[in-house]
Amino acid sequence: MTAKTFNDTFLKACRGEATEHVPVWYMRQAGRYQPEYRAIRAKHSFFEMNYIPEVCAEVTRLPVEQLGVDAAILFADIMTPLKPIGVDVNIESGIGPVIANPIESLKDVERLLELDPETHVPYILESIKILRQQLSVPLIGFAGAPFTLASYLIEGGPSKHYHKTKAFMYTEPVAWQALMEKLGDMTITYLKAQIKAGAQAVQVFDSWVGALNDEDYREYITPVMTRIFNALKDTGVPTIYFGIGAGHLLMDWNRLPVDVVGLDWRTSITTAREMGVTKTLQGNLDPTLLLAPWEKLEAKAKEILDEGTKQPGFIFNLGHGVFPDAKVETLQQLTKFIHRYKRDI
Ligand code: 1CP
Repeated sequence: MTAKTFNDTFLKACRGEATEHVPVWYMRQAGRYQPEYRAIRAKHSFFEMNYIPEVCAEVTRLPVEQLGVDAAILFADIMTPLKPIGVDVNIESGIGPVIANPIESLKDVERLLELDPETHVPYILESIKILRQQLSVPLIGFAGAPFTLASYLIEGGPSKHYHKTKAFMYTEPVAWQALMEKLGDMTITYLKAQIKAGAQAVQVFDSWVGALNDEDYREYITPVMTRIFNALKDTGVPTIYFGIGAGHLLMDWNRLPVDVVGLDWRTSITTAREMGVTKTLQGNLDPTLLLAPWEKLEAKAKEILDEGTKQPGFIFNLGHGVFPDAKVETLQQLTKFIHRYKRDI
């Protein structure tokens, strides 16, 4: 294989540096919208795709080759490290993670094992090593944040209101604290192992933490998130924090020792800046616009680019993951548009 020049635009932007073009990658850029993904998935369960490093690497590379994005994200799930530490989880088609043994008490929290990446997720580390040899764009490692992981562990699967999770947080403070500590430790250990294996940036997905108000966020979540990002500081690898419907938490996020904040589409970049957010931003096209007429999609993408590039170091992304009914061609066209964009000053 001839080595292509390494495209480090994404890493520069993460560090808040000016870039020649705006880097872009898409959450869930590997997934059911790709015919090639569906063909591979038809042959394997979700976790099997994780366990076979060649398959994991192939699925990770697919959107990089197909769309021309500026970063790859390791193909795995936020549930991947939970399975080997004692959680009976499966990823069911059209549903997501389903857990057979949800957490109900301190005893259940205590039975979770401590993650040992070399023995529990060697296939993840191997996939990262393979990918680093193959990719000419940076590889993003990732993990779920404690609240979002806890929501699946307590609800037993996807949820709308996180009712059981919040009830557990309010009524079982000792067990909740123990759970946050365990999941915090796991996240640190897992991300450090991914970085050691070669991940060049890491994103922490706190998709559902917007279900909390700002006061509860500060009391129950800020300590563990501060600990996680502080622990990653000395790796020198950029960190990204993302959540959905979390506009009311942005100033709390701005105070965390994280490098990049990921916005969903509900809060515009201008609004975030007016609120006082100073971090490098990533986002924030509504993924539903991928299903809209091109003119509408292009106009919104341009608006995001105009707002995002007012400060050096902006990363274009969606405000949440690609839906299965999006078209590969739309994402190809969007990527080209972003790469060609030049700010009119
Ligand atoms: O390209 C990539 O982004 C692929 C890697 C990836 C990532 C980063 C997958 C594969 N999942 C994730 C993160 C993830 N998983 C999050 C955080 C981001 C987000 O909010 O979307 C969450 C909440 C999950 C949990 C999960 N796993 C869901 C959501 C369920 C819910 O509560 O609504 C689903 C549907 C899954 C399964 C899954 N994970 C990944 C894929 C491609 C799929 C589809 C499953 C399939 O093929 O059966």
